[in-house]
This record gives sequence, structure tokens and C-alpha cells, in this order.
Amino acid sequence: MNQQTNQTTVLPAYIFDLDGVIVDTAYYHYLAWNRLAKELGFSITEQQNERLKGVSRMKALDIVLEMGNITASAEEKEKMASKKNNWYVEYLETLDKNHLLPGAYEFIAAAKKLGIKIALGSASKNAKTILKKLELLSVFDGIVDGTMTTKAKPDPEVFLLGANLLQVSASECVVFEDAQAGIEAARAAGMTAVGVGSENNLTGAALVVPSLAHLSPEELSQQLSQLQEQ
Ligand code: B16
Ligand code: MG
Repeated sequence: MNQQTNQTTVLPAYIFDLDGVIVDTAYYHYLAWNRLAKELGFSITEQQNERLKGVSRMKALDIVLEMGNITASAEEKEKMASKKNNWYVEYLETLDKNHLLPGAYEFIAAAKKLGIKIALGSASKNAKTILKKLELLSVFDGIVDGTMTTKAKPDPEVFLLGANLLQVSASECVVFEDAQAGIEAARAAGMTAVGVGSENNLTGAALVVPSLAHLSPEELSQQLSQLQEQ
């Protein structure tokens, strides 16, 4: 059931992407992919790294190999992906709650206070390790990560599984995403998509905010109600 606060309806469930919404692990992904690229004889720019955000590990590897004009067998690709992941996990060792993105903790805490159910919907197979380091593992009512999905965003699978875990319908969920593929996945799931980042990269979101520090659950409800009235 939706709840009423200040005359606006609060949708009862939020599903958060991890990298780019709660924590900036994109930089560590970049360091690890670039290290692999350098071993292969080229380098990738931070701009090129934008294409790697939100997509699965193997899809990201395909993009990296395409950037370097490199072809590899399935077996070689497995080895490269695992090498990159080992470096990435090594870089994550220093991660702690100081690496939370602005407003993320406060927004999640405010949502919990209102009784909103929260789930994680991330493509990362390292999501639980990361949440543990951020001391957020027990805060989520449901966690869907890259170990539980067979289809990558923009497929809606990750978010539909999240709604299932929270025992709510898709139309009752708001998804917070920093990647275009994630916005598309949320919309394909029949959920409300909120973009976190730059409006230019997040087409199709109902609303885009630079970070969660720019939003409270109450403000979000008001803005969504206004959009519905238009
Ligand atoms: P892993 P998200 C995504 O996390 C990252 O944005 C993306 O760059 C990465 O390739 C993907 O996770 C897989 O990560 O290698 O740790 O399994 O944005 O969906 O939370
Ligand atoms: Mg992301």
C-alpha cells in the first residue's frame, strides 16, 4: 500500500543501483581495466570508461577489447576478466564508508525511516563485498547482484528480481540509476526511473538529480506527483 505524507503519495519501494549511485567504484574499475589495456598494448581514457559503466564484466571486457582492436578466444577472455577482477578487488581493499557518494547514506536512512522497502539492483558480482565495506549490508531488505542475474541491463531482470524480493509490484518501485542501460532496464520493468548524474547521459528518466544529496523521499514524491498531474 502506498503511504501518504504531506498530501503526496510515497511509493513503497526503492531499488538502488550501486556503482555511481551509492559509491563511486567506477574509478577502481577504470584503474583495473586500464591496467589490463596497458598489458595488451594500449590505454583507455576516463572518457572511454563511461561506456563501461553499468554493464556486466564480460560486456565491459568486450568493449575494452573493441577499443584496442583486439580479438581473443573465450578462454583468453575468461583469463583477462579474472585478472582484471583480481586487481579491482585488490583496489577495493581500502574502500570504506568515507567513499559513499554525497547524500546516499542520508537518503537511504530517510527512506527507511518512512518505512520504504529498499533493495539493491546491481550488475556487480562484488556488490555484497562492497556493501559490507560500506557497512550497508544489513540495511537492505533485498539484494540482487551480478551473481543472481542471467541478463544484463538494459534487460529488466535485475529490477524485477528486486521487486520480487521486496514483494511489491513493479509499478510500486522507484529505481535510482547512474547509467543509461539502467534507466532503460527500469523502464522496461515498468518502474519509475530516477537518474543520478548528468541529464545528458540519462535519457528517459522521470527525473534526474546530480546526486542523492539533492533529494529527499518527500521531495521525490512531490516531484513525481507533479509530473503525474502534467
Ligand atoms: P563486477 P552497477 C556495475 O555496477 C558497474 O557499473 C560496471 O562498470 C561493472 O562492469 C559491473 O558492475 C560488473 O561489476 O566486475 O564487479 O561484477 O552500476 O550495476 O552497480
Ligand atoms: Mg551504476
